Amino acid sequence: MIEKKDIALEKVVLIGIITQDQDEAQSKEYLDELEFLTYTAGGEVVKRYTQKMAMPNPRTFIGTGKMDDVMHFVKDNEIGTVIFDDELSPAQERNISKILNCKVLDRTNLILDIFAQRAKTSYARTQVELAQCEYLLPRLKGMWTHLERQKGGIGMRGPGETEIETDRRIVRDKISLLKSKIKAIDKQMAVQRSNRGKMVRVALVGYTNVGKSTLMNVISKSEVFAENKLFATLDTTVRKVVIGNLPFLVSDTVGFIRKLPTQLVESFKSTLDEVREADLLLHVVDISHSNFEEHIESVNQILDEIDSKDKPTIMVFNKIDAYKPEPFDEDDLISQRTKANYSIEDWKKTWMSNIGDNALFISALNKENLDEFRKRVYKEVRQIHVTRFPYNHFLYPDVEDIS
Ligand SMILES: Nc1nc2c(ncn2[C@@H]2O[C@H](COP(=O)(O)OP(=O)(O)OP(=O)(O)O)[C@@H](O)[C@H]2O)c(=O)[nH]1
Ligand SMILES: [Mg+2]
Repeated sequence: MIEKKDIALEKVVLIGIITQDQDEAQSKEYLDELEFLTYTAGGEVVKRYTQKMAMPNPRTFIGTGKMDDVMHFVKDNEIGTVIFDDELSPAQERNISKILNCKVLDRTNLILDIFAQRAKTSYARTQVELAQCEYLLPRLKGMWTHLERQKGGIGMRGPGETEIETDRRIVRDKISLLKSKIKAIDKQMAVQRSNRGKMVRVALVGYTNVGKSTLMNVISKSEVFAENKLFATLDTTVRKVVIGNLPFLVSDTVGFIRKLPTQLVESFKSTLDEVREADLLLHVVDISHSNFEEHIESVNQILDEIDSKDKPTIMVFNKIDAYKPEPFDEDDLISQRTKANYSIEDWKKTWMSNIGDNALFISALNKENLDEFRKRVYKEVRQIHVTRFPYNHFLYPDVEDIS
């Protein structure tokens, strides 16, 4: 059902609005991320449009004048796809498609598409398909019928055209079928998990592309697929890791993103069981990303959604090798020093000082500070471990004595 094939680079235009409570820098960050998502899906961004608006236009999202500009650009440059940074209502999507006469996608659509491309196992595919169906259901009526040529590529992978045209009931039936399929696999996985006994479970969590899989690979000598694209990982991998002869389990799972479609969080609930049932979270952060603080917020929000916000957590600030503060001229008495000028030492004095030794600074790629990382994780895991196996206490030396 899910089509996944590499496509030639499609020409794409991005559209975002700048609301009152956002500055331009922030809106640029959002569009940068949307561009990265587009690139991951196989598209090439040729132009971005932004408009300052307090509220999106209920009919066309952006203003009609702006829409006119976009329409001309699309026509003149043979643009195949226009992607909006926010979720469009089914009516907006229809209206805009009519005006632009090309594929119109929103952020949710794009993320679902990337997930569809990347889903490898039948479990991941079933979950993505469920999310796609849930997304499609309210949008079935008249969708894409105005397009003379049916194009493949971004946003078109998924339940096929025939299904879109037929009764919603079929999609509803499909949804319940997929749900029962997921339930069956869930049962199997729950059994697998219970077979692992009382071993301490540690979950790597974090925004997408922060280096979770890379870290997993260096600590467990496994080979989880890692690359510089978003959502490289969709399934959960669990590995046994041993530090100073103390064994425990580490899981690496799907990364989070700002405004992760609710349909996806819903359908990926079972993949996220590994996080929900973990004893300790390692929240990995890409400190070299200029928006890392907001990333942390998004991750915390999703952790909250899956009832995992209050678990013991170690913050792992990764990619310190790539962290480059903007130089600040101390003699410049006019400009204000901003966060962009902070060194990592400066950062440690900010809110980060409140998390104390629960903050680690590493480079998974260059294997920097991994000793400190191992020791810190060992200490935490051991603390949990001895509450479960009190008679084992003597087996595991203090952190200072491990090699
Ligand atoms: N410079 C630098 N790059 C890193 C570091 N750790 C990981 N990367 C790179 O960051 C990119 C993403 O790494 P992954 O390990 O795939 O990230 P992830 O968090 O698993 O991402 P998803 O599975 O897509 O959510 C890859 O290109 C890595 O090589 C690091 O410490 N420094
Ligand atoms: Mg990964």
